[in-house]
Amino acid sequence: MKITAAKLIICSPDRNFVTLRIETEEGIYGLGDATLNGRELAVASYLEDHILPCIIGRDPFQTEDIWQYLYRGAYWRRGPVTMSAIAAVDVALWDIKGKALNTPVYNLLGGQSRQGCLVYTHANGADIAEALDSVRKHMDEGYLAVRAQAGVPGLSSSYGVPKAGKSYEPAERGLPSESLWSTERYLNFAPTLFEKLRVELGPDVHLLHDVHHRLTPIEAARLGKSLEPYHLFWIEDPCPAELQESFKLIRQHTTTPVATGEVFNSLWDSHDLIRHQLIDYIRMTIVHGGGITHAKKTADFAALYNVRTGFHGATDLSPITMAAALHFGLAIHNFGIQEHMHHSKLTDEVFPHHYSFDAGYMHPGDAPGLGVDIDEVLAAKHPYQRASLPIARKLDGTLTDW
Ligand code: GCO
Ligand code: MG
Repeated sequence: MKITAAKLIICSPDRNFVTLRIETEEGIYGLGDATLNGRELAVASYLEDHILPCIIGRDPFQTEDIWQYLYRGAYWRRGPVTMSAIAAVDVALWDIKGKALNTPVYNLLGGQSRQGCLVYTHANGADIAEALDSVRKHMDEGYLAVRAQAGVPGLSSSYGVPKAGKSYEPAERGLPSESLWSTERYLNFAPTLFEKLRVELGPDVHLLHDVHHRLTPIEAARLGKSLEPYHLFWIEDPCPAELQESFKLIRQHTTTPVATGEVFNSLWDSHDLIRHQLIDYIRMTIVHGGGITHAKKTADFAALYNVRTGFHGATDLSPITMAAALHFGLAIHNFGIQEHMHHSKLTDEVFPHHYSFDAGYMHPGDAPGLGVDIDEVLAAKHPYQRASLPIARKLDGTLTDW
């Protein structure tokens, strides 16, 4: 088989997506997601200017060699732009392999290891009462695991809580907006939220919470300790992870499980966290972490240390990444949970797919390849629009992690 053409489709069906379509001389094509929220055009340029000309004429079955060519061959390594671009190629090639062999991608990764992938979705509210209603609503829909975020009293906006009447979407059109943050108010509030949720909802529902990199290690340790009575499934990204040894301090103080890594883009970002067993779940997902080829190595390494996957699955990861993550999660042994933040109706129309949700679990479907397509005519009606992630400042104006 030979790759004959590759092109990008950049569209904005309610939010921006960058999609790579690779074609072969047999007429089989594959799709890869190259979306990096707020930095979409940088990845598009990396692909267009530097990668796509190099893959024409290659054998799409050679996913390992092509991966090494794009990673090692570039000399400049890692980083979200590079790794998202490599991921787009890699995922499109796995899609082609599946279609060429007439089998779903999960069969190429080990076959079905479970009946479905446990997923968690997002609940949020301006206050505790609204957050409780929102968790209940998702439990009624069948979810067994729900992430809960609520407005922190005394702050005009809080991470994960949408503006009234809208559904939560991290990026906003235009240049970055600014929000205010207070660690003190948050740390006093968070345990009261989860106490209420546990008392009202009982012991069975898995409750998750995203700290979004906002604490120092000792603050995160206090949070984890204060949440222990409510036995969360995890706290996510309790502090920034550039300094991997930060997590040692959290670990020394709390048994609340820890998930991190949605901003990671290679196994090296989590190498120490995994081998010292400082985290329980690794969140680096397929699109930002070099594709299926590199995610498999990361998950296999993590398996040795009892670390399971809990892949990022926000709306800025396209349905192609969602499908890839579900094929992957169905096949590997150390799957933990998969995030499922619903795409808009329009996004789902642009990317028709075979994956489905039933009683708390998702399945990628049995179509050959990834089982996702793109409606290019509809996509063209929704062109790219600049959008940015917000930034956060402390109450005294100091810039802090959003
Ligand atoms: C999550 C997230 C996201 C990110 C977003 C950034 O789902 O856990 O933290 O919502 O903020 O993906 O692009
Ligand atoms: Mg997160």
